[in-house]
Order: sequence, then C-alpha cells, then structure tokens
Amino acid sequence: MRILSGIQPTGSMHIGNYLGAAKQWLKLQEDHECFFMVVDLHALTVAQNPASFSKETKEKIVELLAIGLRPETCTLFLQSSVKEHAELAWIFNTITPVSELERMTQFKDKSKKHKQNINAGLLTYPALMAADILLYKTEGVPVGKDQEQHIELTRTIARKFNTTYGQTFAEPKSLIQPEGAKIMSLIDPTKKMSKSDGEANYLSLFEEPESIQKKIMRATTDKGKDIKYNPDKKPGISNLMTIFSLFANMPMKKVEQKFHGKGYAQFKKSLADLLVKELEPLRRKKQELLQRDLYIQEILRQGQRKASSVAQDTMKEVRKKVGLLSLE
Ligand code: AQP
Repeated sequence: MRILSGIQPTGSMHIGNYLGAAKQWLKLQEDHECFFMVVDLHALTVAQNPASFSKETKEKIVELLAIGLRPETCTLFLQSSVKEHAELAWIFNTITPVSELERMTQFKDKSKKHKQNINAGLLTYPALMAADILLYKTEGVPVGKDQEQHIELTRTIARKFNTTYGQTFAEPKSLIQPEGAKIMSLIDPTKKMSKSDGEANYLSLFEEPESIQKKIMRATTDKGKDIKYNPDKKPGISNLMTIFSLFANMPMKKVEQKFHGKGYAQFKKSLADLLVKELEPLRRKKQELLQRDLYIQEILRQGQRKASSVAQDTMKEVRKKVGLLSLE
C-alpha cells in the first residue's frame, strides 16, 4: 500500500500529533511505500513570521527524524519543494464546490480563531490536501480523527475528477487509530489538544522533565476520585488514562486495575514519571540532530528528488487528461 501523510512545521510536535498520526508512520514505514512531508504551504494559511518560519520547518524535519522516521525506508520531504502540489491543487480548486469547502469543520474553527485573516487559502486548504494525497496515487493516509473530513472530501474530489476527465485516481482511505486518534487538551479535555491553544493545553514530545511534571500535575481532572475510563462522564482522567495506556503499551483494563483504589494525584505522578522516562531519549536525539545541518539538507534533497519523480508523472497524466496544451 502507498502511504502519505504530513505535519505542519509550526510549533513543537505534541503528544496528540504523535499518538494520533506519527506513531503509525513509524510502523508503516517498515513495510509500505511511505511519503511523509512537512506541509509548509498549508501552514501559510495562518500568518507566519518569515524570519523564523524556515527555521521551524527545518526543526520539524529534525523532530521527525528524532522520533524514528528513517529516510532510508521512507521519503521525507518538504511540500513546497515539489511544485506539483500547488499545480494540482489549482486544478482541484476548479472542480471543488465552494459549498463543500465552507462546511469543513477546520475552516469554521480556524475562521473563528483567526477572524482578522480569513484568507482564500484557509478555505481551499482541503483542495491542496487532496492534491498532496492524490499526486502520489496514495492508498492510505494515517491521520488523527480531526483530518477524517478532509480525506472524505479528497475521495469526493477524486471521484469528480475521474467522472469529468476519465479514471485517474483511486480513492484513498484514512488510517485512524482505534485509540489516541483524538488526544484532548490538558486544560479543557472537551477540546482537541492543539498547539495554537497555548502552552498549558498541550505537551510537546520534546518537553523538559520539570515542565512535563508541572503540566501533568496541573491537568484538569473530573469530579470524584476513581481512576475509571469514561470519556463522556470523566473526560479529563480518561484522556490522561489514554495517554498512559499508549505510552506504557498497557491495555486500558490493566491501567484501571493498576490504579484501582489510588487517587488522581498518585495516578498523575505515575503518568508524569512515565512520560519523563519515555520522552527523554527523543529530546536527546533532537538536540543531537539539530547540530547536523548538512545531513538534514541532504535528506531533504533526496526526498525532493524521490517525491518529484512520482509527482511529475502524475501531473503529466493530469495535464493530458484535462487538455492543457503540451509544449513538448
Ligand atoms: N489532538 C490530537 N490528537 C490526535 N491526533 C492529532 N493530530 C493533531 N492534533 C491531534 C494529528 O496530527 C497530524 C499532524 O497535525 P498538523 O500538523 O496538521 O496540525 P494540526 O492538526 O493543525 O494540529 P494542531 O496542534 O491542532 O495545530 P493548530 O493548533 O495549528 O491547528 C494530523 O494527522 C492530525 O490529525
């Protein structure tokens, strides 16, 4: 199966990004043809600081390597380094109804969050995402639950293209984990963990140990004191239990048994200790990789070459099907 997924360059990768998406990538790279990219063009849909944007982009590649992506087995690249993404997105813009774009949850949420900057790119984001995916004739897209709607729209766009111009794209499916697909905010466990919601809401994968302790001990819990998994009635403790279960690789029933009769404080302390232990090697690896600028550049060049070769073939086919005059 051919796999593709991406992550935005801005902000540090948080445990939601990891448990919902990136952890799947590590497994998939072992026995599938995988394309993973840093989606810098998508990130431009909210205002960025040009002085720090490219540095953040490089740092995201470093983070992906630090968690264990292996450029020998997967293609790791920058979205903006393969020009065909923007080209195919334009063609998809011409077959995507505005009404479909307007009903996207992410567009509605981000329009509320960035009232001063509701730009056209924010609206047409899913057409670019469809281009990202279909350019590689992708079959599986490992993502968190929040991206499911965009992948459904990608399938709609693929169908529309196929009926308009002839069979070209297979419909990709989303690969969503049964657990961890939606890690919630540490402060408001009814909302998705998001890096744009402020420091206290999320836990970076590369967080310092003292900060991990602080954030977990301050995380919102619910009434009562039992360590019982019940996302509807006890969203706070259930979210923390999901994080524990996934990092400890322990089924939820076992987590409940382990903490039976213990209070929230004791559970939180165990969770913080577990996270400090599990995240320490990633933090060290990131520091080490940050010094290896030439190595990172070489990986990106190699990724660009591999991705471009597939993307150019697809665009050639698309241009022909659409009827764009070829100058060859
Ligand atoms: N809370 C989450 N739980 C599970 N999966 C998540 N993902 C994001 N948040 C969670 C998944 O991580 C992948 C990369 O996400 P992204 O870089 O595209 O960023 P995002 O979805 O926009 O993440 P944020 O933190 O919420 O960013 P802001 O605050 O900038 O909007 C995707 O597969 C996503 O599903």
